[in-house]
Amino acid sequence: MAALLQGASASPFVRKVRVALAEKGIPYDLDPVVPFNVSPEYKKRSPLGKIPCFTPKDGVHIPDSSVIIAYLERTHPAKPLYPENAEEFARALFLEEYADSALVQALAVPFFQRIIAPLFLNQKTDDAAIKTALEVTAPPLLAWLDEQIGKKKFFVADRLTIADIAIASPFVNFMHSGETIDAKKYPNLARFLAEMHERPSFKAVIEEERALFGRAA
Ligand SMILES: N[C@@H](CCC(=O)N[C@@H](CS)C(=O)NCC(=O)O)C(=O)O
Repeated sequence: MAALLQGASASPFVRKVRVALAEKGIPYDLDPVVPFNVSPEYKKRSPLGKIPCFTPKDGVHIPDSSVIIAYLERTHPAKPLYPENAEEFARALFLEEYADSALVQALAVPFFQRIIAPLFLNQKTDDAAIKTALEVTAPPLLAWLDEQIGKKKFFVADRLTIADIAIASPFVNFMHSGETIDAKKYPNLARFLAEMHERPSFKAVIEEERALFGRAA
């Protein structure tokens, strides 16, 4: 049985796992579970009802993107995604947390309001929510990332880690919603994102998603 990843590809957390799987060269099948009213069977696998959930072998179900990638690191240690050094390891985990929490919350707003709400939930776009996300919530988060990456290619340890994957993932949703990162305000971050999204691992999923959302990403 090939490993199975469950979750709709537009989720930043599903994308994060897909990119990690690609970087490690692990084959898998994708079951695009949408996280609204999930089935009781899916909830047995992922008790919080969230996507993604990974099934590497019969009877083993691993929910949560961070947990899945930590598991993959144990089962496929080649092409490591976590730094060896303890301080760098802690730094990478914090950047992953930063991305998965505040950054996803801010960047997902235009995507949710312009695409998910009208197309999938029959709800109107809340323009005020988008304005607050773009003008109030996102700027300090982006400024901090821009300062942290500086002229470096990667956030931690001079090589690709979980931090880079987690940070670059939600920006794909941001771009699908028609937004761009202002390269004048955030030149380092814009350069980092352009390079990350050109990696074959990101490029493949972005192209697949672009076909779904019909926008240039
Ligand atoms: N910490 C989780 C977060 C996953 C998550 O929030 N996924 C969203 C989709 S992007 C979801 O399933 N939301 C449905 C819900 O919260 O019920 C992870 O890293 O996998």
